Amino acid sequence: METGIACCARGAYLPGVSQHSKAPVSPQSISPSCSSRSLKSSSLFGETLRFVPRSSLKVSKAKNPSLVTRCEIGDSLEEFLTKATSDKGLVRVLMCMGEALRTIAFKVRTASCGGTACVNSFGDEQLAVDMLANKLLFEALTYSHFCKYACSEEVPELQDMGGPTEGGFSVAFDPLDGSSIVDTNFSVGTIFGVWPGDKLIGVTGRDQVAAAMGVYGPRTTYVLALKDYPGSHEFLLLDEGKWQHVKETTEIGEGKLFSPGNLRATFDNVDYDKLINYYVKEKYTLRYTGGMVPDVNQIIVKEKGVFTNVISPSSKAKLRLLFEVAPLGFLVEKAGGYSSDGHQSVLDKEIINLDDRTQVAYGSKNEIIRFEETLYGKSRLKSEGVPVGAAA
Ligand code: FDP
Repeated sequence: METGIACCARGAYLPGVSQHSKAPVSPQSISPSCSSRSLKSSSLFGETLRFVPRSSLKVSKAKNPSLVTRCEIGDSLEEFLTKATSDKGLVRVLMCMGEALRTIAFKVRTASCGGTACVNSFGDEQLAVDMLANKLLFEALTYSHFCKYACSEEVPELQDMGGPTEGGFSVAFDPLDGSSIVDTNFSVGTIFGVWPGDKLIGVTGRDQVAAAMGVYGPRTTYVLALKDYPGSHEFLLLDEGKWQHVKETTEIGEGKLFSPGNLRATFDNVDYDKLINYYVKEKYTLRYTGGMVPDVNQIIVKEKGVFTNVISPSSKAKLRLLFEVAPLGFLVEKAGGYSSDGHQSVLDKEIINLDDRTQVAYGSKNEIIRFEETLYGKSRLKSEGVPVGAAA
């Protein structure tokens, strides 16, 4: 079954616009319906920028053949989601989160930074930008009417959002990952994972029905993946406020690009030290910002590379399984990559406490084999063949 109009029917010129937000969206404008607004086409360079050559149009194959299989580059977020899943509640949650991400992107862009915090005005209150992001995301989830529980890194307790358990979802999010680098103008982001029903404890990352991140950099993007639809998908925020599908990633290849987190652990973790030395000896390109969202996003966008955040006796785990590691693991694995805590995929780790933390690596298959072999002498991903470990 195919719903909606396939974009290729409209030729290479990308679809007309369905939402308008010339001015930044105020928190109040996340309407209860989260509905699209109509719009004339954009000013200045808008039309030119929306032109995509025919050769870049792709057709994806969904696992479930009864689902629509014609999500294409150039689709709006709503077009993409309605083709990719028949679950209207999930579409609504992801659309409402898209509204919140768009507002957060503006608030981050216009935050004034000084001293210890970056602050933005919100109605009569002045709020630190990470707390404002937190508030906007809770609002968006309430307005979706399909969220049962939500829980954030800032408020690590389940909040009842009023949605149903049956047919509804529970969402865990990190509202503004990398908030300490907003002032330096590095890219930062929002991360969230969507689980079915009312459970965020006793579940694993593999139980997620969707995960996503908002990336607030020179470009604002919304990268998402759905359990029953292949690939991880990047949407670009256009100047008129519309999210447009610009990239699909289904494979992560091999390539010498590394992003080494928690390097201080190399002081008393000789195996991590060995791994880092391997990257240097092999002349890998270093690309690390200290913001987990851009550092992991580059693996999906460049379709290669490795991100590591390793612990040591004196440097404990910092990254949270529920709010950061599992949703990003879902995005990387749906993009065709791999994840590991050293022994298993991070998607197989049970969330026992909301605040569970773990070491992690994301990357291509050989990079994850190398990570596991160098740290623990063996890799579950290795059947036979040439060793790829730094210790080899
Ligand atoms: P931040 O504390 O700035 O929010 O998730 C936490 C995180 O950033 C990640 O984005 C980043 O990869 C990591 O911490 C960096 O940790 P260190 O500052 O300890 O190196």
